[in-house]
Amino acid sequence: SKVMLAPGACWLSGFALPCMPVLWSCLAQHLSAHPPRQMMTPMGYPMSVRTSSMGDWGWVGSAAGYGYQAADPANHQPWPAMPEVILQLAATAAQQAGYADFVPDSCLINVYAPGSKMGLHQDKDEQDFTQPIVSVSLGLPATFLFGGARRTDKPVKIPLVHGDVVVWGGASRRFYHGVAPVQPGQHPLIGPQRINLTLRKAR
Ligand code: MD5
Ligand code: FE
Repeated sequence: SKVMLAPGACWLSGFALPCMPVLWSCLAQHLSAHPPRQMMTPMGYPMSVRTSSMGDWGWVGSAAGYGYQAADPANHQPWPAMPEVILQLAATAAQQAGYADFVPDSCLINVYAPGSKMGLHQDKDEQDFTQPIVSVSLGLPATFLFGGARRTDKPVKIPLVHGDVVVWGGASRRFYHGVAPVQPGQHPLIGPQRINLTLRKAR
């Protein structure tokens, strides 16, 4: 089903379920070859989430700040290309939300172990804010915190589950958002973790 959370923010429940077997086989293989790591905040603290990337641009956090890099700082190699299943999923989800021809050049893979969270922030390291962001949830459920244009806007709690896709476009593209600490559990396919794919046009 399709639920508008705000102008431009479109929640597609279960949209990724049909491609999940293929998607998880691609991701599991990627994560074993490119293990997710804790990036650093500019304040020098490790993030609680572990991340890896695919595509032309990988999102990297360090003491120098946040941004996109063409090479993995761990091995100085380009990130692997995004598999067709991910490009197709991003394009069809964006189309459902009214964005034709969405071609992401960055897939950030956020891995949340139980207890991991993401503080309230805005995504602002990209160049073109008219491009939406497509996010895909796998594994354990999470309480997504959907804020507003101001940091002080009280977030609405969105219960995201395995297979949910959200397209963040329009005004919501720049809204504050975060993820509450993931509760312990076991997912039958994904195991004891939540994974989120954040598909963006970075450049
Ligand atoms: C996650 N990741 O669940 C989220 C999914 C990140 C991040 O936030 O920066 O890696 S993307 C959620 C998102 C993106 C842009 C706008 C809005 C939400 N929003 O308006 O709420 O790991
Ligand atoms: Fe974000």
